[in-house]
Amino acid sequence: MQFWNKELETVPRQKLEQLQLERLKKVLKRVYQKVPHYRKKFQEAGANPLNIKSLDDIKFFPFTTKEDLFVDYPYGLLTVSPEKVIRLHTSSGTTGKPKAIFFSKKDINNSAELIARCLVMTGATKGDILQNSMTYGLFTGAFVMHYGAEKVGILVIPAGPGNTERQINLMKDFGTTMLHITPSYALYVASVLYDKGIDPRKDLKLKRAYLGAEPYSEETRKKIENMLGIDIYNCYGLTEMNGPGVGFECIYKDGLHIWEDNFLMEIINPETGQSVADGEIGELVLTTLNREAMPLIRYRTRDLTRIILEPCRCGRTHRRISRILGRSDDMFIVKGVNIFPQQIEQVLMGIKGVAQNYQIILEAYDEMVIKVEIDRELFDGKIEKLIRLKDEIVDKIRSATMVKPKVELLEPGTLPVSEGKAKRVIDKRTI
Ligand code: ADP
Ligand code: K
Ligand code: ZN
Repeated sequence: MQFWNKELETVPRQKLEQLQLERLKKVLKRVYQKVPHYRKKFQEAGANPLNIKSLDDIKFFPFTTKEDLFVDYPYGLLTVSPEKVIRLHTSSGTTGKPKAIFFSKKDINNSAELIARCLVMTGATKGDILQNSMTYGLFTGAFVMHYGAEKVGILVIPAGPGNTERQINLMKDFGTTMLHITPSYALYVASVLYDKGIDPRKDLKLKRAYLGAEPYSEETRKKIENMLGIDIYNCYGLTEMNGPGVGFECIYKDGLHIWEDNFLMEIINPETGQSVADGEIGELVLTTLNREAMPLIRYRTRDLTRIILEPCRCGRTHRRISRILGRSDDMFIVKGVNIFPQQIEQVLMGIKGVAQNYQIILEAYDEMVIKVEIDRELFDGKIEKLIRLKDEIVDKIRSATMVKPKVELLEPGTLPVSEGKAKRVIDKRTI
């Protein structure tokens, strides 16, 4: 059994909880002193950081939601001066602006430490070669994994996603042993390998892959494992909490360990905000316990899961959560990218010629099809205007969401008229 930081990974529960409590007191005090928005919220809730006696007392403090990230945007939640931050990452929000998360030097190093724990927990070592097929850029996914793998001494190939031909050549030429990839793209790459007559078991050196950024089922894991002849580990994270590596599977592949010395986790009923009973399903709420630049208190992830109560056979004392079972809001994920239906609506409603009704259909391999009704007078037998309108919709949605959609223009009255809440998103994907 391999560990990156055995002492911390196997620390006895009681000691772990002591450490959590110390760190919790510190972080609550810190945001209270340094962040006007937190101070105001704490005061309104009558919650005083000095009164914290146990971990359970966290429940007296208010939640942080994604809306809070837009108060005093973008630097308002920093507990250090802006010149101490060295990295920005963003993730889509419901409105026009992205959520912005800042990292200090210490935060970058710490997020890499946590990934190092994760990778080593699955058997990765120096000498492994990681092809990082997540998107480099504003997303956290690729960078955080990249730095963590380098820390372990793994050779990183910063491939980024797409260009499947090149992905396969990289794997063949450089002897890639591990992939970091979304499940939808992994399925696609596996199918292309088959079409090309490449036998991954004989022609490649792949041993394992880390799949995350979007939900997938146990069946999908097994399917890709069988197609590629490798072990697949579930990797969960969100930009607001560093990105990947918040939850990660060990070799037993039975739930995702959360590094509890860094994150205080709660599971709440998303409607009432109250804690659920031990082991029950609810929304994951996280407090950063070890973050310098931008700590977040009781952040509502909107991800639904449950805590696995039994200790893990691997000996790590940090508890596990189940695979993410769904979301408590209407965000959906395409190619690992988070999209809110409101983002699409905002784009469509700003385009001249677009009528009221539209539908978003998610097809196999993460194709996003947008069916949209347009003004009747545009159907006048001239095709140029329609082509221009379609291109405009494709471009604007792509720049708002980072995903290129297929667009179908329809006459008014074609789509079903909804009574009550419109069903805007139809998910036909099998994963
Ligand atoms: P990431 O790049 O880690 O996906 P984002 O901030 O773009 O970060 O997206 C975070 C959201 O993606 C999570 O709140 C969750 O809904 C989803 N997600 C990430 N990893 C997984 C996973 N392994 N299983 C299910 N959903 C996931
Ligand atoms: K995501
Ligand atoms: Zn384990």
